[in-house]
Amino acid sequence: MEAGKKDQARGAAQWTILAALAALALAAYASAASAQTTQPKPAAAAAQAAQPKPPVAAAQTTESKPPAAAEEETTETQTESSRGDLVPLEVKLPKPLFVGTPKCLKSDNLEPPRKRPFKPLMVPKGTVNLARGKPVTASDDDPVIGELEQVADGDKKGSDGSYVELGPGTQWVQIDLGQECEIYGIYVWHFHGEARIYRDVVIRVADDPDFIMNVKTIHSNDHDNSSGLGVGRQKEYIETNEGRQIRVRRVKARYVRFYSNGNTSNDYNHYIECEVYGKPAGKE
Ligand SMILES: [Ca+2]
Ligand SMILES: [Ca+2]
Repeated sequence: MEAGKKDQARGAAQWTILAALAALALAAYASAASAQTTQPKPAAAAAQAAQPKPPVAAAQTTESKPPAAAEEETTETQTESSRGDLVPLEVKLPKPLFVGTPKCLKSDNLEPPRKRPFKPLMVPKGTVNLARGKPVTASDDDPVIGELEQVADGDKKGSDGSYVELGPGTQWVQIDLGQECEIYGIYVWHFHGEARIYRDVVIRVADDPDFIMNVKTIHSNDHDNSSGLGVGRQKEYIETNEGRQIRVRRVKARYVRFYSNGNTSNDYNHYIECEVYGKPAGKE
């Protein structure tokens, strides 16, 4: 009997140990299962939710930089608007001469692609294109192609026969507005028949035709000073039918000079049209 009791006791002990082991195993399984059902999923979800987001957010941040700049412009425009009788400047654009993605263009100072057209400049009522029909001179008196007067004749098409070609290297065209004027905006079209970048696009104004008195640089994208006029802070851009819009903060001058230094297709300089928007000084 004693032996039987011992066996029973041993059996009971074994069962207890087995039951404990089974309980432990169950507990371990349960915790593993719960770990599998809960932990990895959130981790995966978190990884999916968190990890890809930073790149997207970063991309959005990068992409949203131009709008941020546009917002700044809007704020400025609104500030100016609240100052007086400003109206949007209507500028007639020529037809686009090319479509699609531009070929690979080399520039270490190129602006990011623009996603929408320029917003109209806000200018005082009565603002006109002061350059239209005014005398044009240039660093190269004898253009390779065309006549200098074509720079301000109102033709912006850009097809054959509607642009002026000046020699290689840094060259300029200059417009005499005829009297001191207050300038609010400038537009310039180089050759926009294909995607190309003109180098060292610099615009200066002065009180005299030799650019000695009261010379001011309105715009410059010569970031490496290769034209020797000083380092410019603006970006290079790809020519399109939109030309380039340049905001000018009520600068007074009579002469406006447009520089360039060849382009990504050749060393020559082309001008289709230059427009200077403003009013004769003192005429409010
Ligand atoms: Ca023209
Ligand atoms: Ca340069």
